[in-house]
Amino acid sequence: MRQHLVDETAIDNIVTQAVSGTKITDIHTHIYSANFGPLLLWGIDELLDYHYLVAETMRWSDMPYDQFWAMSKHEQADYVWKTLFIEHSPISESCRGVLTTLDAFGLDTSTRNLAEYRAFFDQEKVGDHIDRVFELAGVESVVMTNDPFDLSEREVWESKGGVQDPRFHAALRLDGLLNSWEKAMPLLKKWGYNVEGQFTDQTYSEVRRFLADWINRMNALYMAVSLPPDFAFPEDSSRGRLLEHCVIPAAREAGIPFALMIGVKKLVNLELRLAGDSVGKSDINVVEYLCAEYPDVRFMVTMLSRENQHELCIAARKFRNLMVFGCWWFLNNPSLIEEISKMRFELLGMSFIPQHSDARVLDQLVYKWSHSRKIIADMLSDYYKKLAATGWKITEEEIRRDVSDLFGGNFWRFVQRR
Ligand code: HDL
Ligand code: ZN
Repeated sequence: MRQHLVDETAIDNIVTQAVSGTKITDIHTHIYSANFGPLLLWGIDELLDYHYLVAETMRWSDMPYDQFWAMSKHEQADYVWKTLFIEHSPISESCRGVLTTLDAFGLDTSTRNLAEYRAFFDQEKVGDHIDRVFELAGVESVVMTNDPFDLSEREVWESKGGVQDPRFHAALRLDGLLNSWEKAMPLLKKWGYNVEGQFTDQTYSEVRRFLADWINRMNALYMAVSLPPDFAFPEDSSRGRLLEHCVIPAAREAGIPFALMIGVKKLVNLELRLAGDSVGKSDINVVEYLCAEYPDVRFMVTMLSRENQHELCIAARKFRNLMVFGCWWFLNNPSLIEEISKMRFELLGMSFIPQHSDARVLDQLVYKWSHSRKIIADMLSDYYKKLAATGWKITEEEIRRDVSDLFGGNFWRFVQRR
């Protein structure tokens, strides 16, 4: 095949085309295919009621939290819009994201007319809207966050045939099992798993059966859990025992990775509900221990604290069964995406997964990927120009290959589905 050598002047165009034209696999989201019904959030009120914006709104407000939560979604959205967009300039990443999305749908943000925007979403049909969002965002696949302990989600898997859209893949989320065993144990018993109060071989075996059942039912690409900053392993705790005797063997048995999302300090402000979680620096030694102790198990890891990012890159240099992914949650802002991604490119080359959206509202795919694509494209151009400055002749095919790896290829190979 003819190699298209590119020189420095052409690099920006080739990278821009490759980054904007490569369809993305979004490896961690909280959105659902249409057949999950109300679990799929979409539209302007859901965009404005996103918990990131609620936290930012309440900073300006002396409204009692209960009074805010007592309002309808529509009233909450009105209050968020007034507070963050009209009374103050919407420059935060979450605010600007709403405007990027509205603009991408062809709506005129200069009118600031919320009724106009609502009218657009009101006339959308969910199936068409999913197609429109995936097209606009340049996303071809998303991985959901699927919780067998969420009773409304269980019902879709058990009696409505589960996911019906090939663009949506499942990840088996285990917070309910690992972080609250005392609640999970009686539920497992109720669901027919013969677990006991104490941790016996029988209990371990039945939990492994539960995991295998759900991995198979969901055709889960990986298992995942979010963990506190003080996460320790090995540890003589419910979580430590379940990880060692159940989750890690199940990952090995099913041949799928286990994703650790480390550093969430849950509900530092209970009144903010979903918006009430914070962040803490975690112990990289745990990540290194897991990767060293279980070389035949693959671990995907993202850490919530900025202070953990460099040591996570170094850990990834030591362990090929460790895949670093995303600029998660409080790190998903341009300034930090740039800092963290540069660190990763310079320490890991192309061997990581730069981003996931974490979208909770379908429409967020549009802005989260638009904002990240711009940052990643600028960075890649700069690195290819640095290569060209050494006399290295990069080709267009190689640039497209690299972008394809970053936007999905690395993930699909790590989950061994391609
Ligand atoms: O645990 C997680 O998957 C986090 O992403 C939380 O859902 C968090 O609330 C969030 O939405 N972050 O973006
Ligand atoms: Zn998430």
